[in-house]
Amino acid sequence: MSEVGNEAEFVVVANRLPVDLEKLPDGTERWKRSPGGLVTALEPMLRSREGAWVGWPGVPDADAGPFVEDGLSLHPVNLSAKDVEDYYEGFSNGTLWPLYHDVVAPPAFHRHWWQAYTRVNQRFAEVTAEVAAEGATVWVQDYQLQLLPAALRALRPDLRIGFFLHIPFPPTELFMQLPWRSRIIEGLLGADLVGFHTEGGARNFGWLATQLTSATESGRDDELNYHGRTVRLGAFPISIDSRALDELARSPEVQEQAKQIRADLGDPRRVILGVDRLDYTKGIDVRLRAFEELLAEDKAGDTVMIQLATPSRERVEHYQRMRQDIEQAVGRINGAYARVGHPVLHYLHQSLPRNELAAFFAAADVMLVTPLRDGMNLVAKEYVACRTDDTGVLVLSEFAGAAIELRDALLVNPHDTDGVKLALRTALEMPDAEASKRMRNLRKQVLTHDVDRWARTFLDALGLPPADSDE
Ligand code: GDG
Repeated sequence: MSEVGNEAEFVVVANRLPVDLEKLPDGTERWKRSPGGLVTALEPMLRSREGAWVGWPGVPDADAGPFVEDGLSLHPVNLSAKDVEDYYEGFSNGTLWPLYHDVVAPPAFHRHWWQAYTRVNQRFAEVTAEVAAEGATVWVQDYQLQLLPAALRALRPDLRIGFFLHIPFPPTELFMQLPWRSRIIEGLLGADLVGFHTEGGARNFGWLATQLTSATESGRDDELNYHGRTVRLGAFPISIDSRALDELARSPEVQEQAKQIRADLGDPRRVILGVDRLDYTKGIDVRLRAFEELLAEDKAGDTVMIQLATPSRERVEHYQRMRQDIEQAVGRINGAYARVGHPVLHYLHQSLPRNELAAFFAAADVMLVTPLRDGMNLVAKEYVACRTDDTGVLVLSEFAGAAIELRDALLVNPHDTDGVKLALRTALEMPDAEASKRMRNLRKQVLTHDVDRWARTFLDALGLPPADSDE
């Protein structure tokens, strides 16, 4: 570890640091890298600008100071167990997450959760204010930190502040349920640029800002006037490190592993795959229902389905209930349609290493992505990046942000079970030539619009010029 300076020209602020603090059984602690698309995309810019990352280390009651890990300057915001319960599991994941995802589950509104949210956002602002150099650029990430732009501007009016929301911004009728709706909008208006995945999100926000605050339209669609400043709004659809994933999927190890997966399944004619964080927004139940009905009607043919569900938010109540429902459905489906030694549905509640995940994508003929609502959905793009031979069919919910770009998927309304069933059947029986044509178009889109382009487009709009050494 080396010394950390407090003069960063470029600061990323996210709920989580790109490393997790792990407590080992012998009582010692170590930092473990948690690789994600965001850190991959931002790393070059952080390095070339002496950048810093501010975030929570992922465990409650840590007592971590700033440190440098693998050349990145990291500034932990330590949260108590109560903070985690009320700010993170409570307001972020029990109020905002369901409210912003079409109230698929009922959001809970608790004043003590809100108080924790304001308190923790203020703490993040204070740490960031200490880390950023005069006139620095700060990029704030996601729904856990919507009050941070205004809190930070109050402390440091010299900073250039961008905010990006990774989940949908809800329709105004739903947002209006939130008792603290004006405060959230005012928090976001502290930024110079507020980014969303879709134009629809930007529009919803712009309209609400003019209704709930003193913000006024500037005459341009993508701008508001607020407190004598200009706040820009825009759509910046996020993506993946497409080239790296394409390369990984081409590697002999991954190709070999993909063959092995199919062999382990008994070499069925078709393999269907679902990959999600185990979350009620992802519509895992929707696709299980469609598959079950096809089996019941004897229309699935020689097909095996795999559902990978990464454990997620296991202390939040809605998640516990949903997990039970899904596991019951898996048992019911195999109970009715499996033969000894040959399940029709394989369910893994595990987190897999990246290369193994790539092998699953490479092994699957049909990918089912059926969220009831999703900001973007990176899994859909990852599947496409792994189809290096232009085969495979993507079935994609219209309510995922990705549907705007991935027009050659089979688009479905996840609320329409017959529609999902029909799309699944069409995918299972699609002639090779049509599947290849669609996949070629999808790959063109995903390979030319990667996460690096996303980050650059956002930072260009924020007015951060590229540094010579960004490449
Ligand atoms: C939020 C928004 C938006 C999953 N299982 C494993 C694993 N994963 C990886 C996937 C993918 C990521 O997790 C999930 O990303 P998604 O985009 O699908 O969904 P959220 O987690 O809900 O993300 C979403 C995103 O933010 C970015 O803005 O697209 O709409 O909800 O990368 O591959 N990775 C590994 N093992 C697993 O078992 N290694």
